[in-house]
Amino acid sequence: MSPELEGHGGDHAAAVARAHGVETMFTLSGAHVFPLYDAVVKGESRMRLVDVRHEQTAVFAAEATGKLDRHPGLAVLTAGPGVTNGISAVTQAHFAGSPLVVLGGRAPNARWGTGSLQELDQPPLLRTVTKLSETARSVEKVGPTVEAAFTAAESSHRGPAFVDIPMDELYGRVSAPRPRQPVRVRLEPDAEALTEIARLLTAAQRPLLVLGTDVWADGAENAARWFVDELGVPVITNGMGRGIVPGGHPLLVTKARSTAVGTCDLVLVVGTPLDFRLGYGRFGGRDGTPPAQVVHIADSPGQVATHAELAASASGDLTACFDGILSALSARPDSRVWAQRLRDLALEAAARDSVLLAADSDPIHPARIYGELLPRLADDAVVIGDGGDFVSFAGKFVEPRKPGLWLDPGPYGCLGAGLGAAIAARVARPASQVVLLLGDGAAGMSLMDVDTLVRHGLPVVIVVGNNSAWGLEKGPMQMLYGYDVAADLTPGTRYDQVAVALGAGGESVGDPRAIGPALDRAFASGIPYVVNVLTDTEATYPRTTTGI
Ligand SMILES: Cc1ncc(C[n+]2csc(CCOP(=O)(O)OP(=O)(O)O)c2C)c(N)n1
Ligand SMILES: [Mg+2]
Repeated sequence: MSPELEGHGGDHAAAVARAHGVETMFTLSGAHVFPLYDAVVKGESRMRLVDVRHEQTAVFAAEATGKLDRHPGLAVLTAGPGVTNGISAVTQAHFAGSPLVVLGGRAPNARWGTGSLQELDQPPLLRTVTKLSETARSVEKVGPTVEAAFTAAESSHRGPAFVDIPMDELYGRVSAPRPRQPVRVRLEPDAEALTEIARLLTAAQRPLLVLGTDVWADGAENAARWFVDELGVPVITNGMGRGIVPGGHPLLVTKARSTAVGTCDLVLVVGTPLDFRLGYGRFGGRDGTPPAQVVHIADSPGQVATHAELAASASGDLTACFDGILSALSARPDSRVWAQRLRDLALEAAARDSVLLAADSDPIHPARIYGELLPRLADDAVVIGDGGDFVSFAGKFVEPRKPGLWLDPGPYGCLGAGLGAAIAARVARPASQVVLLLGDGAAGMSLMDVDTLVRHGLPVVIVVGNNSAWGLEKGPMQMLYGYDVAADLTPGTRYDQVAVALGAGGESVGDPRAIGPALDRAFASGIPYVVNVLTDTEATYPRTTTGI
Protein backbone atom coordinates (compact mmCIF):
# COMPACT_ATOMS: atom_id res chain seq x y z
CA MET A 1 0.00 0.00 0.00
CA SER A 2 1.34 3.40 -0.94
CA PRO A 3 2.27 5.61 2.02
CA GLU A 4 0.14 8.37 0.47
CA LEU A 5 -3.63 8.42 0.24
CA GLU A 6 -5.11 10.25 -2.75
CA GLY A 7 -8.73 11.18 -2.24
CA HIS A 8 -11.32 13.75 -1.26
CA GLY A 9 -11.65 15.17 2.23
CA GLY A 10 -14.11 12.43 3.15
CA ASP A 11 -11.53 9.75 2.31
CA HIS A 12 -8.92 11.39 4.52
CA ALA A 13 -11.31 11.82 7.46
CA ALA A 14 -12.62 8.25 7.19
CA ALA A 15 -9.08 6.83 7.01
CA VAL A 16 -8.26 8.52 10.32
CA ALA A 17 -11.47 7.21 11.88
CA ARG A 18 -10.69 3.65 10.76
CA ALA A 19 -7.16 3.92 12.16
CA HIS A 20 -8.72 4.81 15.51
CA GLY A 21 -10.89 1.71 15.51
CA VAL A 22 -14.16 3.18 14.23
CA GLU A 23 -16.39 0.58 12.58
CA THR A 24 -19.69 2.45 12.37
CA MET A 25 -20.67 5.93 11.20
CA PHE A 26 -23.97 7.24 12.59
CA THR A 27 -25.58 9.98 10.55
CA LEU A 28 -28.60 11.72 9.02
CA SER A 29 -28.21 12.81 5.43
CA GLY A 30 -27.19 16.22 4.09
CA ALA A 31 -25.35 17.23 0.92
CA HIS A 32 -22.68 19.03 2.95
CA VAL A 33 -21.31 15.66 4.11
CA PHE A 34 -21.77 13.32 1.11
CA PRO A 35 -18.01 12.72 0.63
CA LEU A 36 -17.89 11.16 4.12
CA TYR A 37 -20.52 8.63 3.02
CA ASP A 38 -18.73 8.01 -0.27
CA ALA A 39 -15.53 7.28 1.65
CA VAL A 40 -17.06 4.57 3.84
CA VAL A 41 -19.33 3.01 1.21
CA LYS A 42 -17.17 3.06 -1.95
CA GLY A 43 -13.75 4.16 -0.74
CA GLU A 44 -10.92 2.39 1.07
CA SER A 45 -12.12 2.98 4.62
CA ARG A 46 -15.31 0.95 4.56
CA MET A 47 -17.51 0.88 7.60
CA ARG A 48 -21.11 0.36 8.55
CA LEU A 49 -23.29 3.41 7.90
CA VAL A 50 -26.32 3.71 10.17
CA ASP A 51 -28.70 6.47 9.14
CA VAL A 52 -31.20 7.63 11.76
CA ARG A 53 -34.29 9.84 12.03
CA HIS A 54 -32.96 12.63 14.25
CA GLU A 55 -29.40 13.87 14.67
CA GLN A 56 -29.61 13.55 18.44
CA THR A 57 -30.00 9.81 17.91
CA ALA A 58 -26.89 9.69 15.70
CA VAL A 59 -24.78 11.40 18.36
CA PHE A 60 -26.30 9.49 21.28
CA ALA A 61 -25.53 6.30 19.34
CA ALA A 62 -21.94 7.37 18.74
CA GLU A 63 -21.61 8.39 22.39
CA ALA A 64 -22.90 5.03 23.57
CA THR A 65 -20.54 3.29 21.14
CA GLY A 66 -17.67 5.13 22.82
CA LYS A 67 -18.89 3.94 26.22
CA LEU A 68 -19.35 0.32 25.14
CA ASP A 69 -16.31 -0.12 22.88
CA ARG A 70 -13.99 2.26 24.74
CA HIS A 71 -12.73 3.94 21.61
CA PRO A 72 -14.34 6.99 20.03
CA GLY A 73 -17.75 6.66 18.44
CA LEU A 74 -18.31 8.65 15.25
CA ALA A 75 -21.30 10.76 14.21
CA VAL A 76 -21.51 12.79 11.01
CA LEU A 77 -23.93 15.72 11.00
CA THR A 78 -24.88 17.97 8.15
CA ALA A 79 -24.23 21.72 8.37
CA GLY A 80 -26.30 24.06 10.53
CA PRO A 81 -29.40 22.35 11.96
CA GLY A 82 -27.79 18.93 11.71
CA VAL A 83 -25.00 20.10 13.98
CA THR A 84 -27.20 22.07 16.36
CA ASN A 85 -29.57 19.08 16.74
CA GLY A 86 -26.62 17.06 18.00
CA ILE A 87 -25.45 19.42 20.72
CA SER A 88 -27.33 17.88 23.68
CA ALA A 89 -25.76 14.52 22.96
CA VAL A 90 -22.30 16.06 22.60
CA THR A 91 -22.88 17.68 25.98
CA GLN A 92 -23.84 14.32 27.46
CA ALA A 93 -20.49 12.95 26.24
CA HIS A 94 -18.76 15.94 27.84
CA PHE A 95 -20.40 15.24 31.20
CA ALA A 96 -19.90 11.48 31.04
CA GLY A 97 -16.33 11.56 29.69
CA SER A 98 -17.31 9.49 26.65
CA PRO A 99 -14.87 9.31 23.74
CA LEU A 100 -16.74 10.78 20.77
CA VAL A 101 -15.88 12.50 17.50
CA VAL A 102 -18.50 14.50 15.64
CA LEU A 103 -17.75 15.64 12.10
CA GLY A 104 -19.94 18.43 10.81
CA GLY A 105 -20.65 19.78 7.38
CA ARG A 106 -20.05 23.48 6.88
CA ALA A 107 -21.01 26.05 4.27
CA PRO A 108 -18.31 26.35 1.58
CA ASN A 109 -15.29 28.59 2.11
CA ALA A 110 -15.73 30.15 -1.32
CA ARG A 111 -19.18 31.47 -0.39
CA TRP A 112 -18.53 32.31 3.27
CA GLY A 113 -20.09 35.63 4.20
CA THR A 114 -22.45 35.75 1.25
CA GLY A 115 -25.37 33.96 2.90
CA SER A 116 -25.21 30.43 1.59
CA LEU A 117 -27.55 27.76 2.95
CA GLN A 118 -27.00 26.92 6.64
CA GLU A 119 -23.95 29.15 6.89
CA LEU A 120 -23.24 28.95 10.59
CA ASP A 121 -19.91 29.20 12.39
CA GLN A 122 -20.37 26.06 14.47
CA PRO A 123 -17.17 25.51 16.50
CA PRO A 124 -17.87 28.39 18.93
CA LEU A 125 -21.23 26.78 19.76
CA LEU A 126 -19.51 23.54 20.73
CA ARG A 127 -16.35 24.87 22.31
CA THR A 128 -17.51 24.79 25.93
CA VAL A 129 -18.62 21.16 25.72
CA THR A 130 -15.75 19.62 23.75
CA LYS A 131 -12.03 18.99 24.15
CA LEU A 132 -11.43 20.31 20.65
CA SER A 133 -13.76 22.24 18.38
CA GLU A 134 -12.24 23.39 15.11
CA THR A 135 -12.75 23.97 11.42
CA ALA A 136 -10.50 22.04 9.03
CA ARG A 137 -9.98 25.04 6.79
CA SER A 138 -8.56 23.25 3.72
CA VAL A 139 -8.64 19.74 2.31
CA GLU A 140 -4.97 19.38 3.30
CA LYS A 141 -5.97 20.06 6.91
CA VAL A 142 -8.78 17.49 7.06
CA GLY A 143 -6.56 14.52 7.98
CA PRO A 144 -4.48 16.29 10.65
CA THR A 145 -7.48 18.08 12.21
CA VAL A 146 -9.56 14.90 12.40
CA GLU A 147 -6.49 13.11 13.81
CA ALA A 148 -6.21 15.76 16.53
CA ALA A 149 -9.91 15.31 17.29
CA PHE A 150 -9.58 11.54 17.76
CA THR A 151 -6.47 11.93 19.88
CA ALA A 152 -8.22 14.46 22.11
CA ALA A 153 -11.36 12.32 22.42
CA GLU A 154 -9.57 9.12 23.39
CA SER A 155 -6.95 10.48 25.78
CA SER A 156 -7.66 10.90 29.47
CA HIS A 157 -9.88 12.51 30.50
CA ARG A 158 -11.96 11.28 27.55
CA GLY A 159 -14.67 13.36 25.94
CA PRO A 160 -16.13 14.73 22.73
CA ALA A 161 -14.33 16.54 19.92
CA PHE A 162 -15.89 18.38 16.98
CA VAL A 163 -14.52 19.23 13.54
CA ASP A 164 -16.45 20.89 10.75
CA ILE A 165 -15.24 20.86 7.16
CA PRO A 166 -16.21 23.46 4.54
CA MET A 167 -18.15 21.79 1.76
CA ASP A 168 -15.81 22.82 -1.06
CA GLU A 169 -12.79 21.53 0.89
CA LEU A 170 -14.53 18.24 1.80
CA TYR A 171 -15.31 17.62 -1.88
CA GLY A 172 -11.78 18.75 -2.91
CA ARG A 173 -8.99 16.22 -3.43
CA VAL A 174 -5.44 15.93 -2.18
CA SER A 175 -2.69 13.38 -1.81
CA ALA A 176 -1.45 13.17 1.79
CA PRO A 177 0.28 10.66 4.09
CA ARG A 178 -1.94 7.88 5.43
CA PRO A 179 -2.81 8.09 9.12
CA ARG A 180 -0.62 6.18 11.56
CA GLN A 181 -1.91 3.76 14.19
CA PRO A 182 -2.58 5.68 17.42
CA VAL A 183 -0.38 5.07 20.44
CA ARG A 184 -2.04 5.15 23.83
CA VAL A 185 -0.25 7.37 26.32
CA ARG A 186 -0.60 6.31 29.96
CA LEU A 187 -0.33 8.97 32.62
CA GLU A 188 1.78 7.63 35.50
CA PRO A 189 0.34 8.48 38.92
CA ASP A 190 2.56 10.03 41.53
CA ALA A 191 4.07 7.23 43.68
CA GLU A 192 4.13 9.35 46.84
CA ALA A 193 0.46 10.17 46.50
CA LEU A 194 -0.34 6.46 46.22
CA THR A 195 1.77 5.71 49.30
CA GLU A 196 -0.14 8.35 51.27
CA ILE A 197 -3.46 6.83 50.18
CA ALA A 198 -2.19 3.38 51.21
CA ARG A 199 -1.30 4.81 54.63
CA LEU A 200 -4.80 6.26 55.09
CA LEU A 201 -6.31 2.96 54.01
CA THR A 202 -4.26 0.93 56.47
CA ALA A 203 -5.47 3.13 59.32
CA ALA A 204 -9.14 3.10 58.30
CA GLN A 205 -11.77 1.15 60.21
CA ARG A 206 -14.74 1.78 57.99
CA PRO A 207 -13.32 2.21 54.49
CA LEU A 208 -15.55 2.45 51.44
CA LEU A 209 -14.65 2.30 47.75
CA VAL A 210 -16.71 4.04 45.06
CA LEU A 211 -16.12 2.90 41.48
CA GLY A 212 -17.35 5.06 38.61
CA THR A 213 -17.49 5.26 34.84
CA ASP A 214 -13.82 6.06 34.25
CA VAL A 215 -12.69 2.82 35.90
CA TRP A 216 -14.37 1.04 32.99
CA ALA A 217 -13.41 3.66 30.38
CA ASP A 218 -9.77 3.45 31.45
CA GLY A 219 -9.73 -0.36 31.22
CA ALA A 220 -9.08 -0.68 34.95
CA GLU A 221 -11.96 -3.02 35.78
CA ASN A 222 -9.75 -6.05 36.45
CA ALA A 223 -7.35 -4.08 38.63
CA ALA A 224 -10.35 -2.68 40.54
CA ARG A 225 -11.83 -6.13 41.08
CA TRP A 226 -8.46 -7.47 42.29
CA PHE A 227 -8.14 -4.50 44.66
CA VAL A 228 -11.57 -5.17 46.15
CA ASP A 229 -11.03 -8.90 46.60
CA GLU A 230 -7.55 -8.43 48.05
CA LEU A 231 -8.61 -5.81 50.57
CA GLY A 232 -12.15 -6.87 51.44
CA VAL A 233 -13.29 -3.25 51.23
CA PRO A 234 -17.03 -2.65 50.68
CA VAL A 235 -17.93 -1.06 47.35
CA ILE A 236 -20.63 1.02 45.76
CA THR A 237 -20.65 1.73 42.03
CA ASN A 238 -22.20 4.22 39.66
CA GLY A 239 -22.46 4.78 35.90
CA MET A 240 -20.33 2.40 33.86
CA GLY A 241 -18.66 1.32 37.10
CA ARG A 242 -21.70 -0.86 37.68
CA GLY A 243 -20.92 -4.54 37.18
CA ILE A 244 -17.18 -4.26 37.93
CA VAL A 245 -18.08 -5.87 41.22
CA PRO A 246 -20.91 -8.12 40.11
CA GLY A 247 -24.40 -8.18 41.54
CA GLY A 248 -24.47 -10.73 44.38
CA HIS A 249 -20.81 -10.16 45.39
CA PRO A 250 -20.63 -9.96 49.21
CA LEU A 251 -18.68 -6.67 49.10
CA LEU A 252 -21.12 -4.88 46.76
CA VAL A 253 -23.17 -2.82 49.19
CA THR A 254 -24.98 -0.41 46.88
CA LYS A 255 -28.20 -1.48 48.58
CA ALA A 256 -26.80 -0.29 51.93
CA ARG A 257 -25.68 2.92 50.33
CA SER A 258 -26.96 5.46 52.86
CA THR A 259 -25.25 3.74 55.81
CA ALA A 260 -22.13 3.14 53.72
CA VAL A 261 -21.69 6.76 52.62
CA GLY A 262 -23.10 8.16 55.87
CA THR A 263 -20.95 6.28 58.37
CA CYS A 264 -17.70 5.37 56.59
CA ASP A 265 -14.50 6.89 58.00
CA LEU A 266 -12.53 6.84 54.74
CA VAL A 267 -13.82 6.83 51.20
CA LEU A 268 -11.80 6.23 48.05
CA VAL A 269 -13.73 7.63 45.11
CA VAL A 270 -12.25 6.36 41.86
CA GLY A 271 -13.13 7.40 38.34
CA THR A 272 -16.17 9.54 38.99
CA PRO A 273 -16.62 13.19 39.93
CA LEU A 274 -17.66 14.24 43.44
CA ASP A 275 -20.93 15.59 42.06
CA PHE A 276 -24.56 15.55 43.20
CA ARG A 277 -24.65 11.77 42.89
CA LEU A 278 -22.05 11.58 45.66
CA GLY A 279 -23.31 14.35 47.93
CA TYR A 280 -20.78 16.77 46.39
CA GLY A 281 -17.98 14.90 48.13
CA ARG A 282 -19.24 14.90 51.74
CA PHE A 283 -19.21 11.49 53.39
CA GLY A 284 -19.64 10.28 56.97
CA GLY A 285 -21.20 12.45 59.67
CA ARG A 286 -24.30 10.30 60.17
CA ASP A 287 -25.35 8.55 63.39
CA GLY A 288 -22.83 10.56 65.40
CA THR A 289 -19.85 9.62 63.22
CA PRO A 290 -17.35 12.34 62.27
CA PRO A 291 -17.02 13.44 58.62
CA ALA A 292 -15.09 10.85 56.60
CA GLN A 293 -11.71 11.43 55.03
CA VAL A 294 -12.16 11.70 51.30
CA VAL A 295 -9.65 10.47 48.72
CA HIS A 296 -10.29 11.29 45.08
CA ILE A 297 -8.56 9.26 42.38
CA ALA A 298 -9.07 10.36 38.79
CA ASP A 299 -7.81 9.40 35.35
CA SER A 300 -6.19 12.82 34.85
CA PRO A 301 -5.21 15.82 36.98
CA GLY A 302 -8.03 18.05 35.72
CA GLN A 303 -10.63 15.63 37.06
CA VAL A 304 -9.56 15.79 40.69
CA ALA A 305 -12.21 17.70 42.64
CA THR A 306 -11.28 21.20 43.75
CA HIS A 307 -14.55 21.95 45.58
CA ALA A 308 -14.29 19.22 48.22
CA GLU A 309 -11.92 18.87 51.14
CA LEU A 310 -9.62 15.98 50.26
CA ALA A 311 -7.40 13.97 52.59
CA ALA A 312 -5.39 12.85 49.55
CA SER A 313 -5.69 12.50 45.80
CA ALA A 314 -3.99 10.87 42.86
CA SER A 315 -4.42 10.99 39.12
CA GLY A 316 -3.27 8.96 36.16
CA ASP A 317 -3.77 5.52 34.69
CA LEU A 318 -6.30 3.91 37.02
CA THR A 319 -4.83 0.41 36.78
CA ALA A 320 -1.52 1.87 37.93
CA CYS A 321 -3.36 3.66 40.75
CA PHE A 322 -5.02 0.49 42.08
CA ASP A 323 -1.88 -1.61 41.74
CA GLY A 324 0.33 1.12 43.21
CA ILE A 325 -1.84 1.51 46.31
CA LEU A 326 -1.94 -2.25 46.84
CA SER A 327 1.81 -2.60 46.63
CA ALA A 328 2.39 0.37 48.95
CA LEU A 329 0.16 -1.04 51.72
CA SER A 330 2.01 -1.96 54.90
CA ALA A 331 -1.03 -3.77 56.29
CA ARG A 332 -4.58 -4.53 55.20
CA PRO A 333 -7.32 -2.46 56.86
CA ASP A 334 -9.28 -4.58 59.29
CA SER A 335 -12.75 -3.85 58.06
CA ARG A 336 -14.41 -7.25 58.41
CA VAL A 337 -16.97 -6.16 61.02
CA TRP A 338 -17.88 -3.09 58.99
CA ALA A 339 -18.09 -5.06 55.76
CA GLN A 340 -20.31 -7.66 57.41
CA ARG A 341 -22.61 -4.97 58.82
CA LEU A 342 -23.07 -3.41 55.40
CA ARG A 343 -23.52 -6.85 53.89
CA ASP A 344 -26.31 -7.61 56.39
CA LEU A 345 -28.00 -4.28 55.63
CA ALA A 346 -27.72 -4.93 51.88
CA LEU A 347 -29.33 -8.35 52.33
CA GLU A 348 -32.15 -6.81 54.39
CA ALA A 349 -32.70 -4.22 51.64
CA ALA A 350 -32.73 -6.99 49.03
CA ALA A 351 -35.40 -8.80 51.06
CA ARG A 352 -37.49 -5.60 51.15
CA ASP A 353 -36.95 -5.19 47.40
CA SER A 354 -38.26 -8.67 46.73
CA VAL A 355 -41.64 -7.68 48.16
CA LEU A 356 -41.90 -4.76 45.73
CA LEU A 357 -40.59 -6.83 42.83
CA ALA A 358 -43.45 -9.25 43.35
CA ALA A 359 -46.15 -6.55 43.82
CA ASP A 360 -49.40 -7.66 42.22
CA SER A 361 -51.25 -4.38 42.68
CA ASP A 362 -53.61 -3.00 40.06
CA PRO A 363 -52.59 -0.63 38.43
CA ILE A 364 -49.17 -2.19 38.05
CA HIS A 365 -46.37 -1.03 40.36
CA PRO A 366 -43.34 -0.23 38.14
CA ALA A 367 -41.14 -2.41 40.37
CA ARG A 368 -43.07 -5.48 39.22
CA ILE A 369 -41.69 -4.93 35.72
CA TYR A 370 -38.19 -5.48 37.13
CA GLY A 371 -39.43 -8.48 39.09
CA GLU A 372 -40.34 -10.02 35.74
CA LEU A 373 -37.35 -8.72 33.78
CA LEU A 374 -34.48 -9.65 36.11
CA PRO A 375 -34.88 -13.44 35.90
CA ARG A 376 -35.05 -13.16 32.11
CA LEU A 377 -31.76 -11.23 31.75
CA ALA A 378 -28.65 -13.11 30.64
CA ASP A 379 -25.34 -12.23 32.31
CA ASP A 380 -24.22 -10.32 29.22
CA ALA A 381 -27.46 -8.38 28.64
CA VAL A 382 -26.99 -4.67 27.90
CA VAL A 383 -29.51 -2.62 29.88
CA ILE A 384 -30.19 1.00 28.94
CA GLY A 385 -32.24 3.48 30.90
CA ASP A 386 -33.88 6.63 29.50
CA GLY A 387 -36.46 8.27 31.71
CA GLY A 388 -37.07 9.51 35.24
CA ASP A 389 -38.56 7.43 38.04
CA PHE A 390 -38.82 4.34 35.87
CA VAL A 391 -35.05 4.39 35.37
CA SER A 392 -34.39 5.16 39.04
CA PHE A 393 -36.23 1.92 39.83
CA ALA A 394 -33.98 0.18 37.30
CA GLY A 395 -30.90 1.61 39.04
CA LYS A 396 -32.20 0.22 42.33
CA PHE A 397 -33.04 -3.27 41.11
CA VAL A 398 -30.69 -4.09 38.23
CA GLU A 399 -27.25 -5.09 39.46
CA PRO A 400 -25.24 -6.08 36.36
CA ARG A 401 -23.11 -9.22 36.52
CA LYS A 402 -20.33 -7.75 34.39
CA PRO A 403 -19.08 -4.24 33.55
CA GLY A 404 -19.83 -2.44 30.29
CA LEU A 405 -23.46 -3.49 30.27
CA TRP A 406 -25.29 -0.60 31.87
CA LEU A 407 -26.03 2.73 30.17
CA ASP A 408 -27.84 5.35 32.23
CA PRO A 409 -28.50 9.07 31.70
CA GLY A 410 -25.40 9.91 33.76
CA PRO A 411 -24.69 13.28 35.30
CA TYR A 412 -26.18 15.26 32.38
CA GLY A 413 -29.51 13.47 32.73
CA CYS A 414 -30.60 14.10 29.16
CA LEU A 415 -33.88 12.45 28.19
CA GLY A 416 -33.96 11.16 24.61
CA ALA A 417 -30.68 9.24 24.66
CA GLY A 418 -32.32 5.83 24.73
CA LEU A 419 -32.95 4.88 21.13
CA GLY A 420 -29.49 5.99 20.08
CA ALA A 421 -27.93 3.97 22.88
CA ALA A 422 -30.03 0.94 21.96
CA ILE A 423 -28.95 1.15 18.31
CA ALA A 424 -25.32 1.38 19.42
CA ALA A 425 -25.63 -1.50 21.86
CA ARG A 426 -27.17 -3.80 19.26
CA VAL A 427 -24.37 -2.95 16.81
CA ALA A 428 -21.61 -3.28 19.43
CA ARG A 429 -22.95 -6.46 21.07
CA PRO A 430 -24.65 -8.40 18.27
CA ALA A 431 -25.08 -11.58 20.32
CA SER A 432 -26.33 -10.06 23.59
CA GLN A 433 -29.80 -9.20 24.78
CA VAL A 434 -30.35 -5.45 24.52
CA VAL A 435 -33.08 -4.01 26.72
CA LEU A 436 -34.11 -0.37 26.58
CA LEU A 437 -36.12 0.93 29.54
CA LEU A 438 -38.07 4.00 28.50
CA GLY A 439 -40.23 6.31 30.56
CA ASP A 440 -43.30 7.30 28.55
CA GLY A 441 -42.07 10.90 28.57
CA ALA A 442 -38.63 9.88 27.32
CA ALA A 443 -40.27 7.64 24.72
CA GLY A 444 -41.76 10.73 23.07
CA MET A 445 -38.29 12.13 22.49
CA SER A 446 -36.88 9.30 20.41
CA LEU A 447 -39.48 6.64 19.59
CA MET A 448 -39.42 7.52 15.88
CA ASP A 449 -35.99 5.92 15.76
CA VAL A 450 -37.65 2.53 16.19
CA ASP A 451 -37.79 3.03 12.42
CA THR A 452 -33.97 2.94 12.40
CA LEU A 453 -33.99 -0.34 14.35
CA VAL A 454 -36.43 -1.75 11.80
CA ARG A 455 -34.61 -0.54 8.67
CA HIS A 456 -31.26 -1.78 9.91
CA GLY A 457 -32.55 -5.10 11.28
CA LEU A 458 -31.58 -4.38 14.89
CA PRO A 459 -33.71 -6.30 17.40
CA VAL A 460 -34.04 -4.61 20.78
CA VAL A 461 -36.55 -5.20 23.58
CA ILE A 462 -38.03 -1.86 24.59
CA VAL A 463 -40.04 -1.67 27.80
CA VAL A 464 -42.07 1.50 28.28
CA GLY A 465 -42.94 2.25 31.89
CA ASN A 466 -46.11 4.11 31.02
CA ASN A 467 -47.30 6.03 34.07
CA SER A 468 -48.93 8.71 31.86
CA ALA A 469 -46.74 11.37 33.47
CA TRP A 470 -43.41 13.10 33.56
CA GLY A 471 -43.23 11.34 36.88
CA LEU A 472 -39.90 12.58 38.15
CA GLU A 473 -41.18 16.17 37.76
CA LYS A 474 -44.78 15.61 38.84
CA GLY A 475 -43.80 14.31 42.29
CA PRO A 476 -41.36 17.12 43.15
CA MET A 477 -43.76 19.83 41.94
CA GLN A 478 -46.47 18.33 44.14
CA MET A 479 -44.03 18.32 47.03
CA LEU A 480 -42.96 21.93 46.53
CA TYR A 481 -46.27 23.52 45.47
CA GLY A 482 -48.98 21.13 46.56
CA TYR A 483 -50.12 20.91 42.93
CA ASP A 484 -48.54 20.17 39.57
CA VAL A 485 -48.81 21.45 36.00
CA ALA A 486 -47.21 20.40 32.72
CA ALA A 487 -46.55 16.97 34.17
CA ASP A 488 -49.41 14.84 32.82
CA LEU A 489 -49.43 12.74 29.66
CA THR A 490 -52.42 10.99 28.13
CA PRO A 491 -53.30 7.82 30.05
CA GLY A 492 -52.96 4.57 28.16
CA THR A 493 -51.11 5.90 25.11
CA ARG A 494 -50.30 2.97 22.82
CA TYR A 495 -46.56 3.44 22.30
CA ASP A 496 -46.53 -0.20 21.19
CA GLN A 497 -48.83 0.68 18.28
CA VAL A 498 -46.44 3.46 17.24
CA ALA A 499 -43.74 0.79 17.06
CA VAL A 500 -45.99 -1.59 15.15
CA ALA A 501 -46.81 1.15 12.67
CA LEU A 502 -43.08 1.55 12.09
CA GLY A 503 -42.66 -2.16 11.34
CA ALA A 504 -41.65 -3.37 14.81
CA GLY A 505 -43.56 -5.66 17.15
CA GLY A 506 -45.38 -4.57 20.27
CA GLU A 507 -48.13 -5.03 22.80
CA SER A 508 -49.63 -3.30 25.82
CA VAL A 509 -49.88 -4.86 29.25
CA GLY A 510 -52.21 -3.82 32.06
CA ASP A 511 -52.14 -6.91 34.27
CA PRO A 512 -49.00 -7.69 36.32
CA ARG A 513 -49.22 -11.39 35.50
CA ALA A 514 -49.10 -10.61 31.79
CA ILE A 515 -45.72 -8.81 31.94
CA GLY A 516 -43.55 -11.93 31.98
CA PRO A 517 -45.18 -13.63 28.99
CA ALA A 518 -45.06 -10.35 27.04
CA LEU A 519 -41.32 -10.08 27.74
CA ASP A 520 -40.84 -13.67 26.60
CA ARG A 521 -42.58 -12.88 23.33
CA ALA A 522 -40.44 -9.75 22.92
CA PHE A 523 -37.15 -11.63 23.46
CA ALA A 524 -38.23 -14.48 21.20
CA SER A 525 -39.45 -12.22 18.38
CA GLY A 526 -36.04 -11.42 16.89
CA ILE A 527 -37.32 -7.96 15.90
CA PRO A 528 -37.50 -4.63 17.69
CA TYR A 529 -40.40 -5.01 20.10
CA VAL A 530 -42.12 -2.56 22.44
CA VAL A 531 -43.80 -3.81 25.62
CA ASN A 532 -45.91 -0.89 26.79
CA VAL A 533 -46.66 -1.47 30.46
CA LEU A 534 -49.41 0.67 31.98
CA THR A 535 -48.23 1.51 35.48
CA ASP A 536 -49.52 3.30 38.55
CA THR A 537 -48.98 7.08 38.32
CA GLU A 538 -49.00 7.26 42.11
CA ALA A 539 -46.17 4.72 42.53
CA THR A 540 -43.37 7.28 42.53
CA TYR A 541 -39.72 6.59 43.25
CA PRO A 542 -38.93 7.32 46.92
CA ARG A 543 -36.52 10.25 46.81
CA THR A 544 -34.78 12.23 49.50
CA THR A 545 -33.18 14.87 47.25
CA THR A 546 -33.99 16.58 43.96
CA GLY A 547 -30.38 16.26 42.77
CA ILE A 548 -29.96 20.02 42.91
C1 LIG B 1 -34.07 16.71 27.63
C2 LIG B 1 -34.66 16.78 29.00
N1 LIG B 1 -35.78 17.50 29.20
C3 LIG B 1 -36.33 17.57 30.45
C4 LIG B 1 -35.74 16.94 31.51
C5 LIG B 1 -36.34 17.05 32.91
N2 LIG B 1 -36.87 15.74 33.33
C6 LIG B 1 -36.13 14.88 34.08
S1 LIG B 1 -36.95 13.49 34.44
C7 LIG B 1 -38.32 14.00 33.62
C8 LIG B 1 -39.55 13.13 33.59
C9 LIG B 1 -39.35 11.88 32.81
O1 LIG B 1 -40.60 11.27 32.56
P1 LIG B 1 -40.67 9.80 32.03
O2 LIG B 1 -39.67 9.57 30.98
O3 LIG B 1 -42.09 9.50 31.69
O4 LIG B 1 -40.22 8.94 33.30
P2 LIG B 1 -40.99 8.82 34.71
O5 LIG B 1 -40.31 9.76 35.66
O6 LIG B 1 -42.43 9.19 34.49
O7 LIG B 1 -40.82 7.40 35.11
C10 LIG B 1 -38.12 15.25 33.05
C11 LIG B 1 -39.12 15.97 32.23
C12 LIG B 1 -34.54 16.23 31.23
N3 LIG B 1 -33.88 15.59 32.19
N4 LIG B 1 -34.05 16.14 29.98
MG1 LIG C 1 -43.57 8.68 32.85
